Amino acid sequence: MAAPAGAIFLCALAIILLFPGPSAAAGEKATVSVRAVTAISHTDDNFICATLDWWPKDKCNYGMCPWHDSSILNLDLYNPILVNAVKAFKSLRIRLGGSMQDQVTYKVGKHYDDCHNFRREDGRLFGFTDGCLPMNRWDELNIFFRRTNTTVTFGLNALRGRRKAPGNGSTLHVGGWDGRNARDLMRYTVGKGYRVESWELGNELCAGGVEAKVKAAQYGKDVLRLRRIVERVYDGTGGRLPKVLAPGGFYDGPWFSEMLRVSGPGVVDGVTHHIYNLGSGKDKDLINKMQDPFYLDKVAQTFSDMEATVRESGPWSSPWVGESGGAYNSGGKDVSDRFADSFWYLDQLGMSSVFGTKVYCRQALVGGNYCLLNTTTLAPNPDYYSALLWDRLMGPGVLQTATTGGATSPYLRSYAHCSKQKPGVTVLLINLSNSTAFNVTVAGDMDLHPPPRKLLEADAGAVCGGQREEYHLRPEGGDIQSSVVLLNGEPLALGPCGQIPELRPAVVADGCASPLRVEPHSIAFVRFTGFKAPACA
Ligand SMILES: *[C@@H]1O[C@H](CO)[C@@H](O)[C@H](O)[C@H]1NC(C)=O
Ligand SMILES: *[C@@H]1O[C@H](CO)[C@@H](O)[C@H](O)[C@H]1NC(C)=O
Ligand SMILES: *[C@@H]1O[C@H](CO)[C@@H](O)[C@H](O)[C@H]1NC(C)=O
Ligand SMILES: *[C@@H]1O[C@H](CO)[C@@H](O)[C@H](O)[C@H]1NC(C)=O
Ligand SMILES: *[C@@H]1O[C@H](CO)[C@@H](O)[C@H](O)[C@H]1NC(C)=O
Ligand SMILES: CC(=O)N[C@H]1CO[C@H](CO)[C@@H](O)[C@@H]1O
Repeated sequence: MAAPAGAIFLCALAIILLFPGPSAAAGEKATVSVRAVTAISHTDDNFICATLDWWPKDKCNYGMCPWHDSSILNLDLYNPILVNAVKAFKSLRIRLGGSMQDQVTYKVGKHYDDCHNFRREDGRLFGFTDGCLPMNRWDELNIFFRRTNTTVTFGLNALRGRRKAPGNGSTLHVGGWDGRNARDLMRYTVGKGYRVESWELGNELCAGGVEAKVKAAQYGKDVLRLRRIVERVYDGTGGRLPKVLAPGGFYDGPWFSEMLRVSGPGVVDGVTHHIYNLGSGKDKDLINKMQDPFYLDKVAQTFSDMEATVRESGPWSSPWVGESGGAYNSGGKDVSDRFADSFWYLDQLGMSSVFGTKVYCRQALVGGNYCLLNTTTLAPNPDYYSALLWDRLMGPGVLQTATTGGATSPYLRSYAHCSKQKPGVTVLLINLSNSTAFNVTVAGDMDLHPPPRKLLEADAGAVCGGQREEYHLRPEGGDIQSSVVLLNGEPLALGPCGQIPELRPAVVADGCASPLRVEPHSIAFVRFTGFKAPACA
């Protein structure tokens, strides 16, 4: 499609969101412009990540015990649905970790006294005794990882060797980390040729901690110790050194800065923080928070602060979301595993990318109410498909978008990335509104400083041309608490042998000719094949 000569404004991409049904006429106009000249950040190739946790089946919240057999220690790794679900990603990142990780002993080497299963015991951290990872289970896990081409992040026990500080009710743990058991696990891992992409130290021990905490200066020394162990154990193995991650806890500027300062340049590769910004899993208001743009926006400050801390105190490193489940304490029943959950989840994937996040780990792949795969049946929940679509469509290059329009435009969320391994740009649009339609124009904004005006004119036609590949997600029956998600009107369901369905787009041959329809309370990924963003070249 050639634009008329001298055209200053692009025909660009016109997306009209048509509101079907009686309120169809009442659409609001909004413009989403995609700044196409430069990328604002880049994610890791394996941005999408999901966690496996250690929780035993007698981990309970609010009178429910939603973990069943989903633990790292007992999940059925040969379940065909699980295998297919992980394989559907070319290389899903899985982080093994969670609250119990700082109580796990690895049954290898000489540097442990005792290795027994987790047992309930009042007065212990999280109400459980120490647990044990036997090497035959580690072997099974690694067979699964190899079969599914998983990218593995392993969270190490960071409380080992420390003792509780004296004092009434103090959760402070003092003394240096004893890394010998971790080193023995690492040696075993290297000896077997298992691939661990990153080793993470500790879970939620930073700043105020949850049930235990460690001071930043001590933690900095311990991460440095971990780095040295990794360097020694992997010395002479050829391949790339695994990354070192820390601290795997809630963001606290001064604590994070101090840890980075003490550990020193080049030691921490990824600064991992956890997010549970929707509050408790039993909150009756949970489903409303997920759709409230003002609520969803609040976490932007955390991403922004985190980015600044890493830039100022550890520019050799980058921010990762090491764990995020929306609502804490296992998520919300009949909410965190339903369509509505994708509103905040996809919004946060988009938002965190904008603020330089390299990796985003969703709690949990299996387990709890916030599972991507149903904890008992392993059938994918709506968020699984959201994650898979993101993984297939959204490349590492992140483009800034800006929405302008009426007073309700905050309800229209928009994110854009260079398309993954394909030409063009993919835009993610989330309509949080149950009552307002938006007639949206998406424009390729090439008019930014430095203003490559010539480029703009040269590319003007191309942006508008090409195909549009649309993936519309809606809940079955229009009920956002449905556990069935429709892709372009068809329910996504497993095949007869547990196969993950193909995710086929609706193709519009001419990206400019016909309007794009997106319904209220829906989500759309749209790849513009002919959008020639200089940032994506
Ligand atoms: C939005 O689009 C619909 C359908 O094309 C149209 O009827 C309506 O007038 C539009 N609304 C605005 C504000 O332009
Ligand atoms: C396996 O994962 C790696 C990245 O971790 C990727 O480069 C490779 O293409 C994947 N292999 C397959 C067969 O998908
Ligand atoms: C410890 O804390 C409890 C409750 O806060 C208090 O009743 C008790 O006196 C404290 N004991 C000491 C030795 O400080
Ligand atoms: C898992 O599936 C069962 C059976 O369909 C359902 O009752 C349960 O609510 C689901 N649980 C989660 C956490 O997805
Ligand atoms: C839209 O959402 C509001 C607030 O959640 C609710 O009160 C209202 O009934 C909903 N409207 C429709 C048409 O579902
Ligand atoms: C202005 C507007 O459309 N508001 C609605 C958007 O959708 C949310 C969630 O359904 C409602 O709570 C708002 O009233």
